[in-house]
Amino acid sequence: MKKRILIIGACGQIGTELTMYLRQEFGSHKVIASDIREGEEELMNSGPFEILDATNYEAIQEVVIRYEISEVYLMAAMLSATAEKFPMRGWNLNMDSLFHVLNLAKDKKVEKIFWPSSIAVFGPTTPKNNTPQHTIMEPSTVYGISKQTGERWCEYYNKRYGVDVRSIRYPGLISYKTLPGGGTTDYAVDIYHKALKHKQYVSFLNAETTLPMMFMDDAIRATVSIMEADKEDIKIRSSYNLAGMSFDPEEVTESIKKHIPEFKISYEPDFRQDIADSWPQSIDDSEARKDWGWESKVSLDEMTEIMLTNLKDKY
Ligand code: AKB
Repeated sequence: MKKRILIIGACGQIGTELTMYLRQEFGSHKVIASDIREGEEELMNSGPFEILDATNYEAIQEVVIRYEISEVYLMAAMLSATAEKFPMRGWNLNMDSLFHVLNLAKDKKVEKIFWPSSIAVFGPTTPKNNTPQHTIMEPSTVYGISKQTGERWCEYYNKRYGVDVRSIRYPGLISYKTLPGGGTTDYAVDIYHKALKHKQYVSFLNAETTLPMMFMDDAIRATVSIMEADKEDIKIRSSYNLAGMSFDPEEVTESIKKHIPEFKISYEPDFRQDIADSWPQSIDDSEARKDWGWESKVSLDEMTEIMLTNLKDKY
């Protein structure tokens, strides 16, 4: 089978950058972007695009057959904060879409799948610092429950049917090209926009909420590296821990102040505080390093500089 990639959920925060990266890497015509609605102009103009509902098996199968797809990146999901508001919608979207691609792979219609998991698989009883790959996992959010269940199914489909599914547990992702939507870590993107626009930010998480985070370039590199790694090197078929950096709202504020000294933050924690408090503060990603050579590159201060430089013309 020739390499032909389908990205489901291509217009979201990760999907947009992943699509552009894969098109540059493998050629535009080999990377089919799809989403429930159209995305940014740059993405729409850069290669083939299909309107596709991730919960519609027949529609996905039709696109897979028409384009002779060999690999699927399933990036459509409802994130933690939104899924708390719409539990059944979150569960249905996150689980149905995963089963659809797993079943396509089981029936040999595609060769390889990427499915993102999240630090949300961990819960309040998980060790918070340097959280190990294998540890207590009792997620307390709808999103976390769907991701943990998804991990179990990925491993099952691999062991039982030989499905080549690869996954990483993303931390909070920070990028300047596309806004995130509905996550608990979204503050770490919004803060840069507000710093430039208003020189102040009201945080929905308190000052000491340390969470694992990562700059988008690192996340894209990790995603493509695990997909391009030799099959034998992917020893974990649930999902790999992945670490970039860890910081709290106070620390990102200090980093921004090096460029915008008058920037001020204040705190009004809301329901997302409980979600954040149930997640780890830092992650042990030694298995990913050992198995497929993962290494993060971008630090908090480097990321701040990149974010502010790239967003400044917007405001
Ligand atoms: C969220 O905040 O829901 C996501 C995640 C950590 O998976 N960014």
